[in-house]
Amino acid sequence: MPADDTEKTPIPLTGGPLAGLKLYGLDLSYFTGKVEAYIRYTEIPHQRIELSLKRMREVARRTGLAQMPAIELPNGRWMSDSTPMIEWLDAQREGPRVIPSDPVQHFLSALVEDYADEWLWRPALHYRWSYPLDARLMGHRIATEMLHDAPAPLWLRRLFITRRQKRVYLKHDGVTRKTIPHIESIYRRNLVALNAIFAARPFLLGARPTLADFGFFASMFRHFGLDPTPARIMRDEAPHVYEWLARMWNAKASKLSGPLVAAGTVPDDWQPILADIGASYLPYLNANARAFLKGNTHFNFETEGTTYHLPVHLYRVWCLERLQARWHALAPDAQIRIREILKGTGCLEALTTIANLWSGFDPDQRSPFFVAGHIWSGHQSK
Ligand SMILES: N[C@@H](CCC(=O)N[C@@H](CS)C(=O)NCC(=O)O)C(=O)O
Repeated sequence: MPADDTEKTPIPLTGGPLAGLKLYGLDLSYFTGKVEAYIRYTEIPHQRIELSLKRMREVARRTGLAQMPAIELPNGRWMSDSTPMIEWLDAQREGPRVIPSDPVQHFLSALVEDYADEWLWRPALHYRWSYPLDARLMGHRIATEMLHDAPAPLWLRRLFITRRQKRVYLKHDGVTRKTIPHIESIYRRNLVALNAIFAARPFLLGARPTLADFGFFASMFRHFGLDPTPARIMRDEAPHVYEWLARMWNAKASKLSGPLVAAGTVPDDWQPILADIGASYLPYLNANARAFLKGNTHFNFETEGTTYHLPVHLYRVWCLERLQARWHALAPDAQIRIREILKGTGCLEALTTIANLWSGFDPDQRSPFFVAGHIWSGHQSK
């Protein structure tokens, strides 16, 4: 039995209150690619606006967060943060949702999406800024695209952005000679897992894209599939993933009406991903949250024989808080089923180890509309 009964009546959002929304971002940005793919898939008529420095300041003023992408709705409200934005947009849709209606699939997709968003970030930034060719290319693009309105000559804009990205996303985010082999292994193990999945079926949960596809799309499309070094690895070692990127980019809700796998299940080939979440990602979220609770700005985290020195990331304390809340909100029968699926991965043990977690990231629960915040807890010098 398909997981929901809505797939026969796809209703693209061709009109209505969302039509004409503006998506602000960059053609090379991880999270912009994710939201853009969602908007393309759901066929919301929209305008894509490339960010400049001036527009980025406007985004920060309107959303509370200096990050991309941002959405300006036709009614003048602004939104930020890909996961809550997709949740909010999906709830406005009448057709088949990308967020699975089955609670078991919903929870596991949210877990996988969070992992894809956050745990693939470091490998993506590492490949972009550690390899000279990739760094030169992307430094040039950002200098001529987003920074075109900065009051400095091109060579200085290029130097500035390349140094800034290396400082913030390599030096201050635990990318060192000793951690690089592990960081690269995260990319490669995901390629292996996803290549097997997309050899078997078009999308992670079946015949159409769901939340977990959009989660992986962020890093896979705008970093790994675009930057020369990881893109060559993808083409050589994971052609099914390369093919899925184009399939995602061209997917339209009104044309894809096939079923998902049976309700209450996820395919067995998700297991390597779930195992990595239990072995490394959730233990990382716990270590980050514990350091936050102690008031520290940095912490050491050891996984699979590699020790990282990392800054406390406030947003990721909130990620853990939200995953825990999702788990506790589930009905007992869904929890039993999820326990069976996650048996042996360590995910649930890790997810429930810190009780009463409160990040204070979005105290008034206004996300995605306005979060007056900063994503780093420590003094992340920029
Ligand atoms: N949680 C946010 C993260 C957004 C984010 O980190 N975007 C990056 C670009 S992909 C950014 O704006 N970085 C700002 C910076 O580098 O200062 C989301 O899912 O949208």
